Amino acid sequence: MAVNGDIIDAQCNALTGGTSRIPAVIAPSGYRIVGISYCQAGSQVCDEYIARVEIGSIDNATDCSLGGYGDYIGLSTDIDPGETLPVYVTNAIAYSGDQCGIWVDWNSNGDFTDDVPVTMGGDEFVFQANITCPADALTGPHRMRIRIHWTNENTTPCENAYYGEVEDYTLIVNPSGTTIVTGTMASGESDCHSALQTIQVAGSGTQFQVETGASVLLVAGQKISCLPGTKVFHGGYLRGYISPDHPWCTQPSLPGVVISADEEKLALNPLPACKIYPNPTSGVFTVQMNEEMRSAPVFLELRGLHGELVKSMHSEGNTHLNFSLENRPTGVYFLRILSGKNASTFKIIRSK
Ligand SMILES: [Ca+2]
Ligand SMILES: [Ca+2]
Repeated sequence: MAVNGDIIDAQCNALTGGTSRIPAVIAPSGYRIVGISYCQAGSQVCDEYIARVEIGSIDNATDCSLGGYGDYIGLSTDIDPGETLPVYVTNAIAYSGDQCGIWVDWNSNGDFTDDVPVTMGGDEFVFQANITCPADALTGPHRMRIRIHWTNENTTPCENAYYGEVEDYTLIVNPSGTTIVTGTMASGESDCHSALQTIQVAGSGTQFQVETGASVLLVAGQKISCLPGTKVFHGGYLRGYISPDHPWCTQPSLPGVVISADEEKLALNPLPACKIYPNPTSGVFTVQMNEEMRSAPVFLELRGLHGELVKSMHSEGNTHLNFSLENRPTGVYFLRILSGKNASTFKIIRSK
C-alpha cells in the first residue's frame, strides 16, 4: 500500500472513491509522489478576517485572502510530542459573536475529523488556544487549519462561510528522543522509523525481522543500535543513516549509508564482481550477471538517495538486466544486489 510521501511508478487500472472509476490513462510515464488533498474552505465576504497568526516561530500578519482562503502551508513551526504551544489569532474587524476554529491533522490522513479537537479561548479581538501535540502524533509535517467566521456559520474546517477567512499552516512534529523498533516486516511492506537521538532495533529478548521483499529505513540524530534479535532475510532491506538536524523520515537531509550492524550475524559476504554499465548513465544501465548470479536467485533493489524505492527485480538465470532512470532526476542512486549469501551495494550516478 502506498502512503503519503511515497513515490509510485506504476499503472493504475481503477480508483475507488465512493464508486469505482477507470482512469483515461492507466500507465502515464514518469513517477508521482503520493500526496493528500484537503477539503476546500473559504468565505464569500471578507469582513472579519484573520489579520495575524502567532504560534511557535510563526508570526504571520496578512490581509484577507482572495476567496477567503490563505495558503500558508510553507510557513511551519516545530513541536515535540506532548508539547503545548499557545496560538494567537488576531481578528481584523471584530464583531460580537465572531468565532474561531483550529484543527490539526495529527495523523496526516487528509481530514480533521479524527484528531484531538482544539478548545478555543480568548475573545473576538484575539482568539487564543493551547495546542497540545498528541504523544502518538506522526513524526513530520501536519496541516493546521484556522478559520474565523461569524456566529452560527459553518463551524467545520471545510466549505465556505459567508463572512470570514480560512488560513492553512504546517506544524512539524519532532520525533521522540529514543525509538525502539521491534516486530516483523512482511514481504511487500515498507516502513521508516526516526528518533532525535537513538534508534534501538530489537534487544532485551525482543526481535525485529525484515523478511524477503520487505524494506525498512531508520533515521536517527546520533545513534542506531541493531541489537541481538535483529534479523534481515536475504532480499530484505534494512537501511539507516545519521541526520543530526532533521532526523525525520519525511525530511531526510543527509546522504544515506547502508548499514548492517553485524555482517557476521547476517551472514552476508561481498558479492563477487559484476559489471554495471554505463555508470554514470543518462538513463538506462545494465547489470551483467557473474557466473554465480546466473545460477541462483538474485534480488535487486534500486533506491534513491533517501531510500525511496525506484525498482525491485527478481532474477533467475538471466545474463543481463536493464534498469531505467530515464524519468528520474539526476543524482545518486543505490543498487543493492543480493545473491545467495552475498550482498553488495553499488552507487549509480544518473547524469544529464
Ligand atoms: Ca488573512
Ligand atoms: Ca486526521
